[in-house]
Amino acid sequence: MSSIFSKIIAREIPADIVYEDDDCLAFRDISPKAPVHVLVIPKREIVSLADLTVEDEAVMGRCVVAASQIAAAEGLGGGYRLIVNCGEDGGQEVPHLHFHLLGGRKMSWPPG
Ligand code: DGP
Repeated sequence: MSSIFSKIIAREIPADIVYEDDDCLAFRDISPKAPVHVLVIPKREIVSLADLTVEDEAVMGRCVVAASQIAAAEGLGGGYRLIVNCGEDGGQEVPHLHFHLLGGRKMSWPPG
């Protein structure tokens, strides 16, 4: 299922891209929930965490390492949060797996 994120990958709609490699793309969230709010996505069209297979292990690892590198580049030395919303109950709206990298403020727990 293609989503708005496929259009961002294809450069059909603009985004503030902060990182790219062969497997992953990262760009600033259009509706930021923290001073730093970056979405890290696999370029492969994977709908959600529930759709992952063993073939996705390397790509998922790359995205998580990229998130760590982006956090450092964004100056989040005090900490940050990396979140994946999965499915309707998880609050996922865009059907293309994405990590939310949130930082620049103190996070509360538990999330809503
Ligand atoms: P989620 O609820 O986990 O599916 O989060 C989807 C996020 O995607 C939400 O924080 C807003 C963001 N978003 C949706 N459409 C766009 C877009 O066109 N551009 C950018 N940069 N972010 C988007």
